[in-house]
Amino acid sequence: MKSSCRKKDHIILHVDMDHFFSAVEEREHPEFKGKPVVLGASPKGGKGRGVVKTCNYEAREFGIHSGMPISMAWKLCPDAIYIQGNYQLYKEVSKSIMAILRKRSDRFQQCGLDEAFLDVSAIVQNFKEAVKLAESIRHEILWNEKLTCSIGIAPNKLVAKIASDHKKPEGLTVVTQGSIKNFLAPLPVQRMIGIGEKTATRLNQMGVSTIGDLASFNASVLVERFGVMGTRYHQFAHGAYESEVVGKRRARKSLGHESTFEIDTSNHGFVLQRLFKLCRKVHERAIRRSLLFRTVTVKMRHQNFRTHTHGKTLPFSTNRLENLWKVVQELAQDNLSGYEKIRLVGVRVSNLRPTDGQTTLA
Ligand code: TTP
Ligand code: MG
Repeated sequence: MKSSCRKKDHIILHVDMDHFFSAVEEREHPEFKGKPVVLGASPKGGKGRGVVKTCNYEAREFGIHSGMPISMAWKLCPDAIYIQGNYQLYKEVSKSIMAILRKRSDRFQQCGLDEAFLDVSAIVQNFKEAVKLAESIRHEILWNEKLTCSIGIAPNKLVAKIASDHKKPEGLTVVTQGSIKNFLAPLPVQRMIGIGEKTATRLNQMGVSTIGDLASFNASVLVERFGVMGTRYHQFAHGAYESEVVGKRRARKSLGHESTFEIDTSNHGFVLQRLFKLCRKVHERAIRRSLLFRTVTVKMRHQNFRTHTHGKTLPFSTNRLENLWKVVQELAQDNLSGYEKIRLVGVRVSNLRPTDGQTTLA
């Protein structure tokens, strides 16, 4: 086939650092090398609360993973090295890595601290050249930062991201247009971007366990069950994804903070005090980012892990702490009337828009 007649495929790289925070810790502490390292809340001899943020691959062999309660990680591997983390350092390292990536393509999009997309369609002729470029990027990051990453190469962002996660750590996975279907089909549905544990369970109950099952599932039934997301899941399962690599950060949809109590509490004053602290944090971030908000949501997790979220949309946009605090108190009252002790509280604001130079409204 003469390729000159065909429109050239996009070639997108997705770079994702391997066990980023714990890898930085290993670099700073060579004595950790080869040992399981768990980064997150303090384990406090198995009584710690809060969760694992990440862990190295040695710790993953014990079944530990991010999001797991730290007490469970301790049960699985009490001898691991537990670290609470140095976020300032991770931010600095992230900056250096992103500087390396940014100079490889002007079509560059950072996502979080440890991952980025690069559209290299204009820089390389084909996937073979893209592989050489990816290897050179990996080499440069390793040489300069002594850290490893995994890279996915594909015709769009969705597949590139799934590919970078395919053979971690130090993976390099290439999925050409013609191999998307075979690549995606055997993967479990939770590997699809946007499908979390809850949706995966619902899909499994419908007999859909792989992305291939999802691709061949009746699209209208998916819409019935999942609304507009049903259509997306179906398109994604076919590897179809339109979004381009954009240099600008995607607009933030919400800002929030949460906090787990050291001991479950039924002391309402104490809960309100913690909520006020969270309001201050959220408010500071809104001001720093020049954002106004309209919707306020309070989350409360009870000792039995039942979680309630209550939201309220104001008739106006604001960035005033007193407005936020007033709504948070109102929303919190409903949950504080029960008898169950509280384990975690959270405050989130959404319906955001830029201040356009205004400092406060309403
Ligand atoms: P990830 O890229 O999701 O994870 P990772 O780099 O630790 O591991 P992997 O090799 O599988 O890519 O997240 C990047 C960093 O973000 C991670 O090192 C720690 C932080 N993080 C959190 O703080 N909380 C979280 O829930 C997750 C998932 C990550
Ligand atoms: Mg990572």
